[in-house]
Parts: sequence; structure tokens; C-alpha cells
Amino acid sequence: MSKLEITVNHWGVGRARVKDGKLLEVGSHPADPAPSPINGNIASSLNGKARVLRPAVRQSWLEQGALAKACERGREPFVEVRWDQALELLAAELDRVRQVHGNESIYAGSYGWSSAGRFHHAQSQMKRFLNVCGGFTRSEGNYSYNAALGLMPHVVKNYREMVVEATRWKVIAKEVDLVVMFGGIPARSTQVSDGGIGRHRASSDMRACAEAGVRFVNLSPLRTDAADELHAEWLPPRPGSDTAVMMGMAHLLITEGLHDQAFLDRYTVGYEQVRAYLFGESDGVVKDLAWAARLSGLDATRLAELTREMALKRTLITTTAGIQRADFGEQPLWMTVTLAALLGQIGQAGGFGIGYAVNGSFGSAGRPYRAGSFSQGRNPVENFVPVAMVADALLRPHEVYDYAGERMRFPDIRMVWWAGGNPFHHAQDLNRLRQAFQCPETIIVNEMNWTSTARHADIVLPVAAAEERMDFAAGKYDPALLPMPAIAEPPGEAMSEFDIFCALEQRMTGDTLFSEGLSGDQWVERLWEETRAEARRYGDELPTWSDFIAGDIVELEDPEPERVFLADFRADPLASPLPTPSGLIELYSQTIADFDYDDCPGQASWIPPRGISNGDCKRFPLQMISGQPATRLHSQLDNGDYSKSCKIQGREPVLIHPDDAHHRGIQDGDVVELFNDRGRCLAGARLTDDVMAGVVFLWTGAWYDPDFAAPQHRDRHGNPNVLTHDLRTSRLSQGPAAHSAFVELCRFEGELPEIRVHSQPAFTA
Ligand SMILES: Nc1nc2c(c(=O)[nH]1)N[C@H]1C(S)=C(S)[C@@H](COP(=O)(O)OP(=O)(O)OC[C@H]3O[C@@H](n4cnc5c(=O)[nH]c(N)nc54)[C@H](O)[C@@H]3O)O[C@H]1N2
Ligand SMILES: Nc1nc2c(c(=O)[nH]1)N[C@H]1C(S)=C(S)[C@@H](COP(=O)(O)OP(=O)(O)OC[C@H]3O[C@@H](n4cnc5c(=O)[nH]c(N)nc54)[C@H](O)[C@@H]3O)O[C@H]1N2
Ligand SMILES: [Mo]
Repeated sequence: MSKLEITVNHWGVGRARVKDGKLLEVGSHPADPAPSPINGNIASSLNGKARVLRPAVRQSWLEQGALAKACERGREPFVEVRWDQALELLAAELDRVRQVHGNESIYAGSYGWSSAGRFHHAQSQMKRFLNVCGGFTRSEGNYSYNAALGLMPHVVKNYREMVVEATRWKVIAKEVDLVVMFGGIPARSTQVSDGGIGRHRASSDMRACAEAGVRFVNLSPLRTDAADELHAEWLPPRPGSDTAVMMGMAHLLITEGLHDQAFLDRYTVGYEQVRAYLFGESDGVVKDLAWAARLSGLDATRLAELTREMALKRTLITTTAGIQRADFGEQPLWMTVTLAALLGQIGQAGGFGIGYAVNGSFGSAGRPYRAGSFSQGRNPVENFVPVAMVADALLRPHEVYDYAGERMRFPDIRMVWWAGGNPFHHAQDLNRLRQAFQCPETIIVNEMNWTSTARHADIVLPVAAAEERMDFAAGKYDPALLPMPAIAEPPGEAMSEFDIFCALEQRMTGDTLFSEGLSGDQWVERLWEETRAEARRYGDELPTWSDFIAGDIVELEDPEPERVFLADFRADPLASPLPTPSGLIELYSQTIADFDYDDCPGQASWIPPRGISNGDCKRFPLQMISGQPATRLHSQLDNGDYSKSCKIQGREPVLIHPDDAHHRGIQDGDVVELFNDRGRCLAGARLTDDVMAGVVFLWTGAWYDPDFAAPQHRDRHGNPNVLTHDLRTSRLSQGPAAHSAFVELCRFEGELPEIRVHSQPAFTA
């Protein structure tokens, strides 16, 4: 007899059918008005051929030890070993590296989303363990909105607070007339919310705005960045030109006296510098709409009409997180704030919002109180690596670099440990990352699946998936508490991270500093009790653990359903100042100007994308955007049925405008080869005029599957990061800039290679 059980992931709640400890399928939960089809990947991937079943060690590492550099990582077979032997090797290697090179030489930045669950969060487990062992070099920032993390504290406030304080859709429906979206607000991105989501509300919240008469304008290279039901006007700017478009609009507002001088005087500093720059007083270039039209390909007259409408109506300007994952990605953010300041509606419903859709709860609801969490302890190592600089750090130990006004030094990394992330998914320029991954003496990866990252490791530890161990979830931004019972058996010898680190601690010291003498299940219950105590402080009585884990979603209330971003500041800027040096919105920042970075000057500036200024765009004329996939979360469960069903001849689809396809002789459904100086990959052609001509879209997340016999180690599968460059947004935030890639493509005429990365790697006995 099969049973129905609850499952929880970053993309929401599901109902799983289970029989004899085996997951059969995961369907939607009745309480969710817009359940995510990504649930359709779970059962097929967890039961799939790519699971890591036993600890495994790269052959020459096992035979010759860490210091042998005989073979290249990623090309060598593995040897499966017993847990005993794996733990013994790990304990000895950790001791060696710590003693010979010190804890700073262990890099455990380990960026990645891992799975939902308060306790079994892979990075927290690993970092706590390594802190008990004397610490490690961490990473700082994220891939999602690093430019915002670096810039916003100088201009407005900490970006993470801005996420929580976003103006709610319900208020927008009532009070806003016009939403102007740079990069749209992709409904596909709202499937996901970090740490879990109880109910998907964003699509219906946006639909309610459209039904209430709110007009949407989608300034994005992709029509579907606005859902059909918003009936948005589509104005596709060339990627990377948004700053220029906003500057042209700002120029028009000032020229026609439509800017709000009273707002600028009371709430901002730096207007004079902005005006001088827009009128070309500093560089001789007038940033008017004719100039913006040349750079963006949009029509100047239409932009002028839109700008006047924005000044007359209650207008919300939104900018996607995706836009700043690009060369000089700080600039469109700063210009968003500048344009909104000129309109003078900040602090009313209207103004600006950065990152709607960066998670499915954004603008829909917030958490009333925090859930319990597993402490990572204290890390005595001070050095860190800005998250996107991992390849730089591995390739250039001791080198000095700039970051946020500081001079920093890369550590000399000897050991890398990754748990809960997939750098061969998330990092740019994967051929360069492959070189960087040859540098350390030892690489350890904890994984569920034989991802490319696992294949580039020396020691791979098999971990249990979320459905295979007990936990609970509480989305970072979502008002719900979600039980995560263990509903399936871990395959082979896979264990939870907690059990792995307990076993390792036993082997190394026999202490219980990591485990505190509790089992995993006892810890989960302890975190639940912490959550209950916190709830009581807010007058909420939560169920007991046994009732909760056997039960269903517990919905909480949004503490601020009427929230308007910066309303307090607008009401009284002296009583509620911003945490900037002036306490005001800084359209010009003396702090940033004093850093003297030409890639991020002291006010929003127009800096063309690198591929345009260095001429790459002439040789590789298509700009490639590699956004978040609709069919999965990043690379997670890419071998699941739903993800695979949307591929073309087994390759990730690439969206191509029919004009760009036809003169290259490409038909819908063909396999194509994308290439540039950095790499090449195969993909499946999907012809559509939803994408603007001159731009191609290749979703992220197809597991990297290099063919070492092919030119540039061609990826067989369609991973865009073989084509993206590994340069940063700017020295201010050192963020990733994936969307600024230029490529060429052609029909693939060769014999179609099989996808190998969805099966087991080669093993020797
Ligand atoms: N070209 C391009 N690249 C991008 C982006 C882009 O727009 N364009 N976007 C970037 C962004 S915004 C992000 S956030 C990153 C995402 O990058 P990542 O977060 O690294 O991507 P995921 O695929 O979520 O990787 C999570 C990994 O953790 C594993 N995992 C899940 N649960 C567990 C567990 O309990 N224990 C262990 N040990 N492992 C587990 C999964 O199998 C998976 O391999 O990608 C970035 N990369
Ligand atoms: N289904 C699903 N949802 C997800 C994720 C996932 O992997 N799958 N990942 C989650 C994560 S980690 C994050 S950070 C968020 C990211 O959420 P988003 O920021 O919404 O996602 P992106 O796909 O990176 O970018 C959104 C859009 O920006 C547009 N864009 C890119 N460059 C430019 C430009 O120069 N100008 C203009 N005007 N538009 C541009 C592209 O058309 C792209 O579709 O999504 C989250 N949601
Ligand atoms: Mo992200």
C-alpha cells in the first residue's frame, strides 16, 4: 500500500506517494494555489542513475596521496571505498593540511543553495564542524545580488533589509497606476523562495494588480519576463543598456521640469552631480533620450511618452536581480534609485523596488519571527574570498586585490570542501574553473548526485536528500512553518551531513563539541522548541513537535501586510534616517568616490559592457543571457523527469529569434553549437519571437558534461557557463557578471554525443 506524505523544498510543498521506503511520485499540495511543477523532478532524480551511493576517492589521489599531481581532476576514474576508510583518509588529510599550512588554507566558502531544512543545512553543518577544527577561509556575498549587497548600503541601506521591507503587492494594487519593470518580474522565478515557501502567492498578487487597472511595462529582452495576464507593454532594450535608458528618462524629467526638486532637497544628496553628469558637463556627453535610444535600440519618442506618464502617475520602478549579474551591475541599481528620486515618489506606494521575483515571497508576505537554527560556532580565521572570486583565489594565491575600499590578499588554499553547492553550475568560465580546480592538494565534495563538481573532487561523500531525513523548514522570507518528515530510505550508504560529521569527529578526537552529544533527530526537536519559544514571545502557540511533524503546513501572518518601502524615512527623515553617511539617499557617494574605482565611480555612471567596448560583440554578435530555469532550481535534480521533458534531443533549450536563426540555417528543434573564445556547448534550438533579435537565452543548470576529445572541451549538454566570462561587476562588490557574454552559434552537424553526466562516473575496483 502506498502512502501520501508531505515534502518540502525551496520551490514549495508537495504531496509524495511513497511505498516501502521508496518515493513513487510527488504531486502538488492542495493548499497551494500555484504549485510548482518542479516537484515533478524529485522522485525520478532521487531514484535516478546519478546518485552517489558510496564514498569514493579519485584513483591517483587514493594511490599516491594528496601531493601527487599525476592526473587531471575531472578525467580520472574513482574507487569506491568503505566509510571507515573514507573517514580515516579525511581525518589524516585534515590534520596534515592544518598542521602544515594552517586553517586559512582550507577553503570552505562552499557557496550554494543546498536543500531546505533548518537543521540539515549542508553549509551550516560543514562550517560548524570546521570551526570545531580551528576554522576555514569563508566566502562573502552571493551570486544572486552581489552588486546590490555591495552598493546599496552606501546609497540607501543594507539590501537584505530592502528585500524584507519591499512594498506589498496588495498596496500596489490599491495605490499604484504604472509599474515600469527593468528586466520584468518573471513569474518563473517566483516558484522559489530560500528555505521553503508555504503557498505561491506572487502570480495571483500580480494578476490582482492588473485586474485593479495597474498598467505594466516590461523593459526586458524577453517578453515572458512579464506574465501574459499582466498585458504588459513590451519594450526590449539591448541587455546592459538599462542605465542609459534610465539616464535618458532622467534627462527628460529635468529638461521638462518634471522632476521633484522638493523631494531631492529634503531626502537626497548629490543631485547637482547627477544633473551635471546627465547634461554632459563632466564628460561632454549629453545623456538624453536620443543617446539612450542609440545605445538601447528603443524608440526615443516612445520612451519620452513613457517618461512623462511616469511623472504624471503613481509609478513603481522595478529592477530585477538578474540585471546586476552583469558588467558594472552596480550602475543600473544606482540609476534606478536616482530615477525614482527624481520622480519623488519614494516612500509612497510607488518609488522603486529592486529584486521583485528574486524570491517568491518578495512583496507578497514576510516572516513574523525567526525559526531556530543550528549554530555554526565561531570561525577564528579572518580572511575570506568574495564569493565569485574562487577561481581567482585558487589560481593566484597571495595576490593582492581591491574589494569594497579595502586591499585584500588571497589565501594560499590547499584544501577545498564543498557541501550543498555546485560551482560547476554556478561559476562563470568553467574551463577556467577546471584549471583552478587542479590547484589545491585536496578537494572534498559532499553530494547527493554525481554532479560535475563531484566529478572534479578527490573525495566524494554520499549524502541523503531532504526526503530521506527528518527536519522542518521555515522560509527566510515566507510566513509558514513546514514539517519535513523522513519519507524515503537513503540509497546505498548515503548519510545525512550531521551523521557524517559526527562520525568524523569521533574518528578524529572522540569529542562531542560538534554534536553536543545529541542525535540528529534530537537536534531537530531542539530547534523546533527554540522556534516555539520565539513564537510565544510574539503571542503565538505552536504545536508540539510530535503533532507538527505528523501534521501539515502551519501558516503564519505577514507582520506588515500594508508595508510601503521607506515610508518611515519619508514621514520623517530626521527621526528615521537611513544608515548612509548623510542619513539621506546618496545619489552621489563621497565614500565610493574616494575609493577611486573607474569601474564604480561616485555616482550612477554609464559604462558600456566590456564585450561592446573591447569589440568581442563584432566577432560574437549574439548577447547570451543565462537566466534562472523554469524547470528546476539551478542545477538541482536536472536529471529529473520534468527537467528532462523540456530538453530538446536531450540538450538544454536555447531561445533564438527567428531572424537570427534563419540566416544561420537553423530550424526549431535542431541541435546547435554555441561558442566564443572561452568555450563551446551544444544546445537545442527553440525559435521564438519572445526573445529580441540579437539576444539568445540559454537557461542555467544543465549539468556540465565536457567532451575532452572535442575542441575547447565542448560541453555536450548546454551549460551556459562554458561561455560566460569570469570578470567581476566592479571592484566595489566583486560580483559575478554572467549576463554580459557574447557568443556565436551554428547548426551542429556532427554525430550527436550521448549525455553522460546523468549516469555514474567511471569506477575502478
Ligand atoms: N550563467 C549564470 N550563472 C549563474 C546565474 C546566472 O544567472 N547565470 N545565477 C547564479 C545564482 S543567482 C545562483 S544563486 C547560483 C546557484 O548556484 P548553486 O546554489 O550552487 O546551485 P544549485 O544547483 O542549487 O546547487 C546546490 C547543490 O547542492 C546539492 N544538495 C542539495 N541538498 C544537499 C544536501 O543536503 N547536502 C549536500 N551536500 N548537497 C546538497 C544539490 O544536489 C546541488 O548540486 O548560480 C549562479 N550562476
Ligand atoms: N524556477 C526557478 N526560480 C528561481 C531560481 C531557479 O533556479 N529556478 N533561482 C532563484 C534565485 S537563486 C534567484 S537569485 C532568483 C533570480 O531571479 P531573477 O532576477 O528574476 O532571474 P534572472 O533569470 O537571473 O533574471 C531575470 C531577467 O532579467 C532579464 N535581464 C537580464 N539582463 C538584462 C539586462 O541587461 N536588461 C534587462 N532589461 N533585462 C535583463 C532577463 O530577461 C531575465 O529573464 O530567482 C530565483 N528563482
Ligand atoms: Mo541566486
